[in-house]
Amino acid sequence: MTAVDSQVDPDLEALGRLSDADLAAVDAWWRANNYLTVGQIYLQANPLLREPLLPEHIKPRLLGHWGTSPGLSLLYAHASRLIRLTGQQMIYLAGPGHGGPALVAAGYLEGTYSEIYPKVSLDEPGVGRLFRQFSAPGGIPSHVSVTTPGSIHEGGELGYVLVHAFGAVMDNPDLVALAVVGDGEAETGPLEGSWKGISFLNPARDGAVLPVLHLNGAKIAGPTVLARKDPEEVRSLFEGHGYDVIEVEGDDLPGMHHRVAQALATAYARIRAIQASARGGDWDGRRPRWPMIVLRSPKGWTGPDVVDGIQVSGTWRAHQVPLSGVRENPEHLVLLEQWLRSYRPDELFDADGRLTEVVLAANPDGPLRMSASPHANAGSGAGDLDLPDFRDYALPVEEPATTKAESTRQLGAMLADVYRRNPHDFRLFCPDETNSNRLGAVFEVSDRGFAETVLPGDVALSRDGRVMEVLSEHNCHGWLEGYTLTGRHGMFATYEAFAMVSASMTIQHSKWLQEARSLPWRKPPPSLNVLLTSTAWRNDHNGFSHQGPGLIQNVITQRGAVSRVYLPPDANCLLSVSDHSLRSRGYVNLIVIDKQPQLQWLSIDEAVEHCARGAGVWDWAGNDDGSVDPDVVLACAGDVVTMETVAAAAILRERLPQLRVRVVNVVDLMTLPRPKDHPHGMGDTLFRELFTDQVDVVFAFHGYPGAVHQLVHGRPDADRFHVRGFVEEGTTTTPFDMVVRNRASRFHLVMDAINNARRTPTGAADLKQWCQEQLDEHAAYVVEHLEDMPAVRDWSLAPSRTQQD
Ligand SMILES: Cc1ncc(C[n+]2csc(CCOP(=O)(O)OP(=O)(O)O)c2C)c(N)n1
Repeated sequence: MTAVDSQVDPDLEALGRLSDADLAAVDAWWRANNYLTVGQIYLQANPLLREPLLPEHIKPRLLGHWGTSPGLSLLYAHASRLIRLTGQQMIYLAGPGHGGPALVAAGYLEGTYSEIYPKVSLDEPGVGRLFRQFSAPGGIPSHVSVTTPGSIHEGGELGYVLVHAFGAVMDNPDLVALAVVGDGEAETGPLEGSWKGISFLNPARDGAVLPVLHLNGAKIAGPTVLARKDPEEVRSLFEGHGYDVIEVEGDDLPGMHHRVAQALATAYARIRAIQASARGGDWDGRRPRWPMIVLRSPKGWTGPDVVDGIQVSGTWRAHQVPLSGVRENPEHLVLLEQWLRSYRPDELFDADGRLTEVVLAANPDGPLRMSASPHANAGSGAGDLDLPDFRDYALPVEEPATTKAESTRQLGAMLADVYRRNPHDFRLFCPDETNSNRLGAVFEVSDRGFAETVLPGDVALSRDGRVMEVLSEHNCHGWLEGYTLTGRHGMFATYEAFAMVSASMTIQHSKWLQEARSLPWRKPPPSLNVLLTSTAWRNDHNGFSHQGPGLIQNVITQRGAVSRVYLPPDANCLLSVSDHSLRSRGYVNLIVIDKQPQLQWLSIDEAVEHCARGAGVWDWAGNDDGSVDPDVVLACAGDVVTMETVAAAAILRERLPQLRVRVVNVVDLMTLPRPKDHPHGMGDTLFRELFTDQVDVVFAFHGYPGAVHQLVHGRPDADRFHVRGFVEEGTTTTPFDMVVRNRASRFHLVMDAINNARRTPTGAADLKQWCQEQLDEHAAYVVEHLEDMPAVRDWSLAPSRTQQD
């Protein structure tokens, strides 16, 4: 216990005492929510039971999840009361997002739903529409999806509710995020790993997360681990995570209303006490013991108890649709009608189907309604970032490929200034690799944020830090999602191979952004920027486990409206695409570039132009003047393979000058698809200008070759693209051996070029032979000398150009 835990404001604790009026309002609101939830799952007509229920009033397909819903709505009702009495800004995140009907009903009861979707009006026809649209073609999904006002968390793929909540409250001091964790969800790896969010929260500067572990006992088809554990073990588990555990249990009414009100009031009072202490300056700096609630209530509470002689309520059988045969089975129909009428709809809706005063009395006002919270619609923070001019961090590049630099260092310098200019609106999230990724300049401005013990020898680590380093890709990704969906900006920098740990989150977030685009009321949130800087090709020291460019594959399969993939070949291109990404909204921007010293190709002006086009001919690297089609096109996307391509072109220029070679570099991967397949897709004319429509293209690609084949599908004669890329050949070896093993080395590219060129000038066979000799020499050299041949290791363009000139 820290000192702050004992300083609970007695007035706030008094919140826990429900007056008769409060009880009536909360209970009516909860009954109304349950009624609307059941109605959404079952009814297509007769929404307010103004006539006896008939089979034709029942939907033909019964889709939805009842079991979790009454618990979700009970918490919502009581949180709303707390908001009304305190003015606290809160958002609600339902981990079991399959309880969608309860959250949709909450938005409806708060009036937000009808404000956004006027057709779903606050009267009987509106209730009818609310019911018909749910889980229906042309309607809304069954989860707490993007269409649900007040949601930043879909809860479809379980496990992310706490990471989203923690991200939402970072730099958001006035916000409390109520995060309901399903006990099944609590079994997932990401959720299990996300309790540690409090170890990174600063009560003076950040808001608070109030986790509620909803132990309703069951998942889809069986019991949950935590529900069957000795309650003492459960308590110890969460105390061990650093929480102050408040337990509520029961199914008696109104007893549970009183206990839930008390639990929420106690938790809230503790949050306020922690914050008051930290903000008032008398905080001892130790990580507070934040409250959490363990709620034990039956799954499917208030629903049918026994169906066909089998216990349903309180078991996994209540998970989805407790009465499944309502249309055909008269007994089920009777049970459904009894169930709906048990909520006493006549007290909840007037003759016109409008909500009665007692229900409305439970709602907070205006933007304090959780379904109308601006925080849940990208409304926290200052808006757009105040960005420095990225040109200020440019590297001078007089001539291509003559100097080497660690490109990400330039980005680090820029991000340091982004931190300086946006002290509350920008964070970098990284699993422990900020320095390793050469982004360490940010530590000149901000430490790593850390709320646990800081020792004298620790470097750049403090409770005030805002660089977020936790060795969990799930936490990093999810925090950034929560941070951006509430309106702030950031970047997730990680090892390329381990971006696959959170790849599913990238996909889920893309889906969210995609769906949000069709909702005019949703403000586009800042983009999710993912930077992969320790890439497959240069993880030669770490070996095969660290060599995997799979995330590109995942992102390109998402819809073009949201997916962006950039492969800047050097520092100046990296600055340009990063600036673009940080300014953008509503996208997933994947930026891939290695952190090791690498050749620099373009001046900043050239880089800006190149990145704006997304792809272009590098005249200086090839020997075709554009007047006629070249004999072969050497294309590349990705830093390491760009070097191999330019080196291959240099070999061809020098050793087979009669062969006309064009070099094309692609920085924006999504220029490759047709415009009808992706908004960045280049038009036919430009595509022909770069790749012709018949000359073979040897394409050296950073990722898996199949990606390029997928992207150029439908382009003229797409079969002429011969793609070299990562083909799962790797190990701990030298950098050049990596490209050799994957058959993407300069020597392989030269041979590919000759094999696929339209003409075979004299000397081609000798050159192929020479390439093979180089590869043989390399194979012997690396084993003997344990490093690459000097001619490769120290290769730069200038000597070959000089020779040629
Ligand atoms: C990652 C993931 N795995 C599996 C599922 C399928 N699924 C949907 S609901 C559910 C059970 C959830 O149980 P719990 O979190 O306890 O929620 P509640 O009991 O409150 O419905 C499962 C396994 C899923 N949605 N996400």
